[in-house]
Amino acid sequence: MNYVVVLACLIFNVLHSVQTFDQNIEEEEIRARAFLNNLNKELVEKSNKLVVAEWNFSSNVTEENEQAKAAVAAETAEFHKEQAKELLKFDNNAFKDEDLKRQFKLLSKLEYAVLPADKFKQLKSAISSMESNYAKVHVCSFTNKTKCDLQLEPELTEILKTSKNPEELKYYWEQWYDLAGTPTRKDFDTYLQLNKEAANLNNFTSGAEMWLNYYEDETFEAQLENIFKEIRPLYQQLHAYVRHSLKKTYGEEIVEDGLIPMHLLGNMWAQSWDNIYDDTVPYPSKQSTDVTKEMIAQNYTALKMFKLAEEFYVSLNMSALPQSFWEQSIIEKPTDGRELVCHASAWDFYKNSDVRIKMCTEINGEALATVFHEMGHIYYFLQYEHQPVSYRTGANPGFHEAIGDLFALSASTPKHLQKIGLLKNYQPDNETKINELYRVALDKIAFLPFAYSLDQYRWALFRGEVKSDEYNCKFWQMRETASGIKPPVQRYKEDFDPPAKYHISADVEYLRYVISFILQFQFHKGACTLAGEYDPNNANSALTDCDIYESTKAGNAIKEMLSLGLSKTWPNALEIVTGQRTMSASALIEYFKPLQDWLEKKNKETGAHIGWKSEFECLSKPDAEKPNGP
Ligand code: X8Z
Ligand code: ZN
Repeated sequence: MNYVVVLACLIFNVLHSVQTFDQNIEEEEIRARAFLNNLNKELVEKSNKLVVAEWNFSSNVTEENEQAKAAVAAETAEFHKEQAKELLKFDNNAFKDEDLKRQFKLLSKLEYAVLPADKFKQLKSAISSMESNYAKVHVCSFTNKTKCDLQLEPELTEILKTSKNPEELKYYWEQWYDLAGTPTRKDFDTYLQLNKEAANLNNFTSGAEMWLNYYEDETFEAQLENIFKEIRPLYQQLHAYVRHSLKKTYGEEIVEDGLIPMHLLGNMWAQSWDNIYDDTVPYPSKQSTDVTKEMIAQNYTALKMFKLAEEFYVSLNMSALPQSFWEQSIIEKPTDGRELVCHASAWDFYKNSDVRIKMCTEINGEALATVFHEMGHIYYFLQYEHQPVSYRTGANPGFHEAIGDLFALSASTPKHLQKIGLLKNYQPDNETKINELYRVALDKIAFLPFAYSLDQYRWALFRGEVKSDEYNCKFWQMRETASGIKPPVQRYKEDFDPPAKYHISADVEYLRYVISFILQFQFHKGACTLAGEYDPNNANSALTDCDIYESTKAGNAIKEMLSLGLSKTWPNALEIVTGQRTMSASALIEYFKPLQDWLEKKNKETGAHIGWKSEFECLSKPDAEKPNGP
């Protein structure tokens, strides 16, 4: 009898304490919710203030604006640190509410704010100084050395795109890398040192792990390796075809089994090769879909390009952009002489639907694609603006980069260009299809190894795997292995070229573009299926013929995906448009399959060599070339 009473008491006590525990957690969760609501209101204000200061600096790079930005950044970092301490007072691991847990986890990530105030300031100042240097580079003209006002945008970009004079191209390439890269070396060392300290204080081994953490998947690096193995054969075929074809234009400059000198690829970083389309097009006698000529003939302006992109988004059941967007954006390079960061960007001010683009828009097809790209960021901002601040970002950084490109994949089809009058009397056949696919491949396939090597390089530096005097050698070695390209002139240990790419000077993670260039094809296939523009079960249906314009069904799925922001992990977002929960290159491979078959056949016929021989050497500058040399 006694035993029964004791047992009953025991059970009662256990149940009671479980209940009290549950009650405590519930109460703790209610307190936590209230805390978050308040914090979110404050975060909206703080984020807005920071973005305003950053915008002021980027749109007018002065010492004063840099100081103002630094002050707000320091203040914001302190605020984050204090709030993180408050968050620690909650027992968030015991929370049952998964959403609450997620917000707590995200808000506790301090990134650079984790550093002591003086080091935070030092790190931010090193980055701003690299960014200012990048924005302010002026180069003297090749033909008139007393005219020294040439900038990356528009002059150097235009010359790299159009000139066929190897000496001129070489000259501008060298000027740019000498001025945008090497002078930042000291700041870059500070950056590396403090980035490492911040990563460690955040419990990451290095900045590489801190960046990879955005993707919330332990196996992400390994998945990417596999995807690159899948894409490699297509890249090699494209590389072989381009190198062989460029011989027609440049003769001796090109060696059949060698590296492609990168200044001949139409872009300062050889990241996308679409500007050599005319010189290498598979079927030159067939009409081209290059829209630049037509845009000029039709008196396109920057505003008209932006309105055209907006109209495409609106056709997919999205809203017209707020008036403030048109009033506050900078869509043309200012002519008042101020220095600014021309690299195109989209901005979320966190308040009152204030979203803006800053872009020194030129009137051509490439810029039109960039306008679509930036608009993707803007519509993402607007779709998730109802979310708490910690969720107001992409499902992962690659998602944010992919949306605009997804729209551009449809908008740049001959089918769509005809609809909007940018392509006339087009007669599609198998040859024009190959031409078209080739144009897209020059942009998208050439890009992938470039982008991947950029962050593999930074990971290696962050992880301390490269000796300080080999930073530059390692960069070119990795670019060579990944892309089969080389600088037009010998580069040395004493040069420092990586920051000549904007995202390296500005500390912008680049893997996002790799992920974007894979995901956008996966999204395209999903959206095209929803739009009824593509049938995955019909072998005659092609992803290249799809234009999702005016499809409410595709538009609504995309909107739903965007509206999640970071509130759910990215497989949940991916599933909405694609029905899949894993990242896959199969849509990309399917998209380019007809071109890959064509390239394989063509390269066999012409005997174009596949692959490249290494020419890499890590050299010190001969004394005569050193600034203080004899
Ligand atoms: O930086 C950009 C955008 C702004 S997020 C213009 N892109 C990368 C680059 O220019 O290097 C778009 C594609 C790659
Ligand atoms: Zn972008």
